Amino acid sequence: MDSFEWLHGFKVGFGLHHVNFEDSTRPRTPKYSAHFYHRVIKDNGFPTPEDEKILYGNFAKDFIWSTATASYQIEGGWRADGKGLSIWDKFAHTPLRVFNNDNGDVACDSYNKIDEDVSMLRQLKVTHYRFSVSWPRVLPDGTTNFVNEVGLSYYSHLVDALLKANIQPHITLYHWDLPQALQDIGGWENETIVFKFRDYANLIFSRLGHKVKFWITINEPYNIANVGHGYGAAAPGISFRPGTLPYIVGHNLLKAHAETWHLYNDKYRSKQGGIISITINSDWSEPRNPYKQEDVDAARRVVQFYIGWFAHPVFNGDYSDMMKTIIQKRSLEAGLPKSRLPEFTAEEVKRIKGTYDYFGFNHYTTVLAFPVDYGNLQHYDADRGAGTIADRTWLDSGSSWLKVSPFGFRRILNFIKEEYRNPPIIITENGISERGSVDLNDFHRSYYYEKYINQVLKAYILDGVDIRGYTAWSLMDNLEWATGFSERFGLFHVNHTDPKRPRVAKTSAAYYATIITCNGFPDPATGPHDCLNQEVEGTSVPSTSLPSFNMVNFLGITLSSGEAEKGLYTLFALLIVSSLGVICSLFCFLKTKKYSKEIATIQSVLNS
Ligand code: PNW
Repeated sequence: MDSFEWLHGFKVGFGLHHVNFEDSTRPRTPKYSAHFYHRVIKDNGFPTPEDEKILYGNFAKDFIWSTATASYQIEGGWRADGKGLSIWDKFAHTPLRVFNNDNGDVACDSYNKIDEDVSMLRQLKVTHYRFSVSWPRVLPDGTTNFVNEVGLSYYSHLVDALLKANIQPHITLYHWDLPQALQDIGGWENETIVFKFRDYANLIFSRLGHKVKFWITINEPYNIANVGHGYGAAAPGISFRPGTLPYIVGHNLLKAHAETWHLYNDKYRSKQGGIISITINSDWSEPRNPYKQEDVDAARRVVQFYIGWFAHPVFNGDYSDMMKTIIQKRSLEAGLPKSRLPEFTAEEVKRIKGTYDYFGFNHYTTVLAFPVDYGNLQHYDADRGAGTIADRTWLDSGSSWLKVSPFGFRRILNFIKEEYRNPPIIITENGISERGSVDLNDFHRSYYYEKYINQVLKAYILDGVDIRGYTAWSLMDNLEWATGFSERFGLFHVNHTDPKRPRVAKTSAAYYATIITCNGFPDPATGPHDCLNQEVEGTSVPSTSLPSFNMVNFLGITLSSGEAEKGLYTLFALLIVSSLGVICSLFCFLKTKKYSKEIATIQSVLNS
């Protein structure tokens, strides 16, 4: 327990239990570490928790296996054949907005590489491919006044090439590249966008819908609203009304989605027979200290303000009571006449509720939440009233926000099942990045896919979550938005400094192909299984070699971070020893010369 810590008194506590020294009864409270240590003793060590054990089993026969990209991130051809400008063209051409001033002018040059892209997809053996249509490539000024046929034909060629390879296209209508012409009249803040988006969707359904059976209206409304219009870290890069604008934008995104769903439902469904939904992204959130009610409450708020912001209106009708109550209360307390969260009329609630054929879900990571009081700051973060951190034991990725935490995937899938009445779910994104020097042996990615997809299997088999499909982000390294080409999510590497933009398989491509071919994780006890050990052309490094993550370069040698740490301490120790040596020699020299006064001076300097 915390006790009298010598020179530090009661300020420093080493205890597994906290002791309140201000209370004469000296009450003891177990800290998180006490519970942890208790478990270590009980388990007599560290057995693999049930959570982390691999479950053997298969997905349904018709399970969707897919991988994804987005137009601005891969296409390039930013001015080709009459394409209009998007907000991302403008954002990326503004100095200092994107890391290294990277942009999507050429990106992976997919606009000119349909064959190469489809060839990668065939090698992965995916059943579906998720890509997005660039609105300004098809409608340069955002409206149907002028249709850019050449731009549109890129997508029909791509769709044809996919179908020929027996791969089903899964099209996202909006993956963040709004026509700049529409931004110039207010973009997602201007309500007229609702019908402009519906008109654009109408064109795409009418031209491609006879061949395309899987649709997503909008990708990640959370990021569009909050990152693009609150933090300003994505296009259009607005950050000066962070307490208001994200909610207005979110409101219009929901309406645009709903109108487009109804359009498809009323006009196209019976003829074309496809399915359409929205893709919502969210982290899972756990309390930082599960024994603290405030942390448990903060974790709930993080989830309700993240997935719930958009899923609640679409699946349950209207915003959650939690969001409505908190934002209204904080707005009124700040002297505003009404809530910063716009209201849906009863009619609108009815129109939006149920506008889904499946739950399109993007997921990457988990956070630990704790309460934060921001005073009366009018901001989404302050409304949410929570801070988040990651557990230090979770493995890193190339993205600061993404830590490897597979258990959270199963938990949030269960949350979707419970909260939204077990809708069919298609996971439309999941994946991991790396940064730094290129290493095609991306062991960390295979590891991530194994652990995360196995959690999906557990949710499906053990928990009865209705999961219909899984999509890996991403087919290839591409422009990772504001972090440019520095963060790489691809199953295939693309060299962005080579004008030919060559694609090379990483080791994880073969691993993903194996999971797909096996349709899950076959039990070795019932083996051997032919589906295991798929190969992908050009995979140059065997998957059995050392994991490449967590390795650092130390004095020109590649070491694990642990080894490098030891090396660093050794170096420090040597430095200290050698400087002591220098001081000693100096003393000896001075002593022999009988410089006692100088010795005293040096000693007093050293003492001070
Ligand atoms: C998604 N976060 O974005 C997008 O749909 C993709 O275009 C993107 O490349 C991919 O995930 C990887 O980032 C996200 O900070 C960006 O939590 C950031 C976050 C989540 C999703």
